[in-house]
Amino acid sequence: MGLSIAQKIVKEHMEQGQAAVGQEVALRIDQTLTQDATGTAAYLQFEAMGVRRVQTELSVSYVDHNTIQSDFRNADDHRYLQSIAAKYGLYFSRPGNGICHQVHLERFAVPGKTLIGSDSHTPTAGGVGALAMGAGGLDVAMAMAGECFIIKYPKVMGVELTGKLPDWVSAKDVILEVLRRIDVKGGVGYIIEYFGDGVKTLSVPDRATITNMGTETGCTTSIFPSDELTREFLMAQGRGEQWRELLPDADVKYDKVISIDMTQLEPLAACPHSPGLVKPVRELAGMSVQQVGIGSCTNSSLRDLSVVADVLAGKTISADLHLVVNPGSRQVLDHLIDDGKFSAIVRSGARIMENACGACIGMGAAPSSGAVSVRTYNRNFFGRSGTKDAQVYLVSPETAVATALKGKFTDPRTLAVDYPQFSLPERFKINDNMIIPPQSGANIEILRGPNIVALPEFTALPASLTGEVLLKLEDNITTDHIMPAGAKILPLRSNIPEISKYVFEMVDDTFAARALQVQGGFLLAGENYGQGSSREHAALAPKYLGVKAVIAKSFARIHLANLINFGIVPLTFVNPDDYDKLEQGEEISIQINNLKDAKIYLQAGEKKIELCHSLSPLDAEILKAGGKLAWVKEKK
Ligand code: MIC
Ligand code: SF4
Repeated sequence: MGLSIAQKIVKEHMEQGQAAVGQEVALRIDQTLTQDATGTAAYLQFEAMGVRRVQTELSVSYVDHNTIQSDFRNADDHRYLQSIAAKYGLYFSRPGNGICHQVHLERFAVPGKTLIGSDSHTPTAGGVGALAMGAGGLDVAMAMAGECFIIKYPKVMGVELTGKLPDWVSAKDVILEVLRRIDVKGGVGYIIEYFGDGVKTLSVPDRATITNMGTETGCTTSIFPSDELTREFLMAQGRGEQWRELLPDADVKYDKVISIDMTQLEPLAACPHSPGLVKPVRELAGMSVQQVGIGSCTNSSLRDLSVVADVLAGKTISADLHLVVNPGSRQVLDHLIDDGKFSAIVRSGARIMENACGACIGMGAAPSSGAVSVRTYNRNFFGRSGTKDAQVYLVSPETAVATALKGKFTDPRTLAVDYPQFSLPERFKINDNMIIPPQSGANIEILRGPNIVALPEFTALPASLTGEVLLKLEDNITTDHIMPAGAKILPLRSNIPEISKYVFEMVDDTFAARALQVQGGFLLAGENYGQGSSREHAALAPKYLGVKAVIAKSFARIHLANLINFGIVPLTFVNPDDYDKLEQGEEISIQINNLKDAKIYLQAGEKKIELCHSLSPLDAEILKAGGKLAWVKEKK
């Protein structure tokens, strides 16, 4: 049987395992990326491994999340990351150079290479045909130390694209349509691969918008073919020699296929508080809006911002709202400035923010109370904007700019202007002066500030876990619920004791104190627990508070791996209705002495509930050791 693109890349990189759905495979990793918010913990773990230099073909450390620097803490983290990069042989993308995924796509992503990044939107690089996956920082650190990355051999979902997008409808609407069809867990266990005639109508940045937000389906990654357009894009980035063609075999058989006729698509919006709650913009039209945000790793490419600039040219945004704009990279900004488009954005009244994540992760520009905020970003999880009662909608740049002009939710097709035409430059403005190449390393001192605190060490798990149900949670709990981000909490990413005080703050602000007081316990959750980001702090900080196991109906992929990495046992109900039999505050006990058995029993008073898990023998070993770092040390 023929192979898909992803299967070909897996085959080329498989060091161990069997290419059969659900089996563990160990992949050789060519490239890694980190960003500052997950990077400090990743490098603290890398340091603990005692390796002299990164073992990958290329590793890049980006600074793009924590750029507010309201005190010394962010700046100390940046300094630490820069010194680590110099010592261990990484590229360092300085603050101000742009959002990791946008910059990686422009300057480093290569078709057919494997990339893991300590950020869930790493699949952006799938836009050029790289097999790019989000992972916890510890797994990225292991890859930098030369270890393989282990995944379950995924199923492949083929998304067939036919036709051509109409005017005012763009790549964001394609991924919103995918989300409308399969929702936030429809991609779990799959790699999503795009094929069909429509592919050649989408430029690389368009494709990257789609693979970026594919993350919101819960998939392992998303990927596009590497074709003539990919070659042109890489040549325009001065990297033509890195191109290779990557197409699926003619007789490929996908595990599932969905077809999208792009000609029929219309502007779409994901409604509060889930990227999967998708509606046509025309049904929302007329709703008053208080904020518009344009940017993030999903929609801040040169195409996106050029279209926005052309629509804004000579006009002023509505007096009823604020427009904030974050260009994706310094390269994008450079073009906008030289093409005269930047002035169109500035003169329209937009507030120009840094080339960074910014409002997407609640770093500034929080909406006002109860505000409707219309954003080109990829996540609208509850509270993520920094304002609990804000209503965040996710849309294309076209819908965002139309809304910014009108002051109300606006279907861009109703604007009385011609759709701006855009083609990618034949040669991008290449200037890597904000990327520091790897240094010789030997005599470089690692610079730490007082907020960079050594990671806690965890001990081996006992045979029996006992304690109370600390919190009973519903379906689709995100990592933003578990370990919120934003301007107040992100600066604590290098300080686990401090950051752990905010675990579940948005759900129950007594959680951290209660957990510590009773020396830990259990979490009970519904489907898709831990969807969203790769932040390992959502496992590390609960572990620090004494969380022993999470019993859920199902888990999101990266979070599941993070729980195992930090010694929290992830268990599922054999009968999901048993979830209803347990209450918060109940005392329970679970025997886990033989985690290698699939069946496990939970005892709560008279009640005996059957649980199971999807742990491999290796996962079981790691958990028993108390987490991956403890396991690595045991192995030495
Ligand atoms: C996000 O979009 O949630 C983040 C912030 O980029 C996270 C990483 C983090 O929490 O640092 C992600 O997507 O993995
Ligand atoms: Fe940054 Fe937002 Fe992208 Fe996360 S989703 S990497 S916070 S821009």
